[in-house]
Amino acid sequence: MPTTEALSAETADASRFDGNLTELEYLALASSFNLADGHARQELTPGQSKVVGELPGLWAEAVMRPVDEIEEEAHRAFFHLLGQKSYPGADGRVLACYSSSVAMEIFARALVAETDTIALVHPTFDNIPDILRGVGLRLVALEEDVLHGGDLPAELLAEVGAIFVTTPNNPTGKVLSRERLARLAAQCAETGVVLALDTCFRGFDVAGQYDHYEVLEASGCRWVVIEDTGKLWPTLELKIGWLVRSANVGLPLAKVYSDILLGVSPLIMLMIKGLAEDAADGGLADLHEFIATNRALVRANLDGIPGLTFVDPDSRVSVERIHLGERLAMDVWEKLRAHNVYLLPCAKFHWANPSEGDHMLRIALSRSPVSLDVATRALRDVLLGE
Ligand code: EGV
Repeated sequence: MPTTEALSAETADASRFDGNLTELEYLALASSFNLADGHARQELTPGQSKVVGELPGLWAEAVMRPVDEIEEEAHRAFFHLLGQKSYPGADGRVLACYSSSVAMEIFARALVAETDTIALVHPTFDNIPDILRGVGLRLVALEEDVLHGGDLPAELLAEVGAIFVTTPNNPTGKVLSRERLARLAAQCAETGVVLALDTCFRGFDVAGQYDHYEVLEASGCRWVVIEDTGKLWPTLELKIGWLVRSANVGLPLAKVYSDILLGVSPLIMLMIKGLAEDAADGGLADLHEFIATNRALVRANLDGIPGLTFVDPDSRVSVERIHLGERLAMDVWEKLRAHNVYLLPCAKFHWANPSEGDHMLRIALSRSPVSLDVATRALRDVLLGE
């Protein structure tokens, strides 16, 4: 397990922490009150347990059957579950990756062959700007208000070779509407700008489950979509990030993919297919209710604390932001650490202006209600000065 060089000793000064969000998530991995990372860590449902119980049989099936057939069944089950009926599943435009971050890395390496500048939604999870900067791209911040407010300024489109939007966004939960996606895609089509969508959290919000591929294909723009199974189900980091592209994308995505991997295990594909079928059979609605109940529990446990506000009242994604008023997130983080409770301070989500996040924390909701209850009661005590 990686450690965090920037903050390894108990005595380290947290207010001077200069690592990234994932390094803070490593610190939390050993704690039973880990509300830091956005991965799913709750118990399997009975339906999901049944799929896990079938793994030896799926292994035998994966050994016997052609991998292209298995791969098509897996992405069809997953994309159709989330309303993406028009995705280009039949013609080799769906590349399976070990994770969505691997898919993003492949996209970034292919993109930098043709442009040196990309607009990126702000705020968003910091490994995205880090991956994009890592290949040498220059980033232009695209504020959520601007993105959702109407057509993008012509100067912005002239300045960049691509636009990268996480929808629903992490951590805000903001969803790009069908109307805004259509306009954004039309503007990209007019200017030749590549439109990249990261939809890793769409499974949590039906507002993000309209048929994006229908809109994208109709626009004629050059597009890339990164889909992810990784946030939905508690599968011990077994997951797939799919990198999907338009026929006219004109980027060496398949070549860069071939530099990095041959393929994802057909065992994982069959597991994803089984979990997608269970989700279509009521599991997804149950998951939405589970997250909503956990969100209500967090809000109830933190209700009435002076200065505390809930930043994203309409969010449906599996994380919840709170604003601490005058208090500094890193101070609260440090006090909670003494109780073995871990949340995520929000500064680094604001990759272009970290101080905007200095007074906010993110709470992961894909957890057992018991650990969420204990941890948020501890947070309440800390905020009320114990
Ligand atoms: C979240 C961490 C990285 C990422 C965590 C995340 N992965 N850094 N490759 O999955 O919201 O906690 O997205």
